Amino acid sequence: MAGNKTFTMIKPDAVEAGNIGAITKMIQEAGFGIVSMKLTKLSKERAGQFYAVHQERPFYNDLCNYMSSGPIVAMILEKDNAVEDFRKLIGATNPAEAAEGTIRKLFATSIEANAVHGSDSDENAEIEGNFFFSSLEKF
Ligand code: YYY
Ligand code: MG
Repeated sequence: MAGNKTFTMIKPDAVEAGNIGAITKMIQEAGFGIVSMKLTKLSKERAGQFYAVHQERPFYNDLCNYMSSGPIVAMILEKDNAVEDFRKLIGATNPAEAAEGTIRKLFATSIEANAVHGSDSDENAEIEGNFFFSSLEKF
């Protein structure tokens, strides 16, 4: 059975552009509850740990520089079928391929600066939530 939690980040481009409010509103209007939320900044090393699965990919170094270039907003979200429904809400990785009305279509500026992260499995949602939030911050 699909889990009911996912993890997201509003990435540096979207924070810098003043889109925290608009993106959070879309997330809530799509039926996701906010379990945990914080504004923070990743060091390059911590960005590298978060995206370690991509460390052999050609875009990894640029991605780590970008993800540590400014503040991000981390959130744990709750909804039935959370992981799959959230991936639908954000749209394709490349905003040029993202469906109309998706967060990435509306707010992303490039495949790298693509506005938001969304976990790709229940297992990774748990790991990624724990990367940012202690048990005291999850309720
Ligand atoms: O899960 P998602 O964020 O949609 O894409 P991933 O394939 O996991 O890649 C993570 C992250 O890496 C993506 O959001 C932007 C960046 N990236 C990139 O800069 N260039 C690519 N060709 C592929 C991904
Ligand atoms: Mg991914």
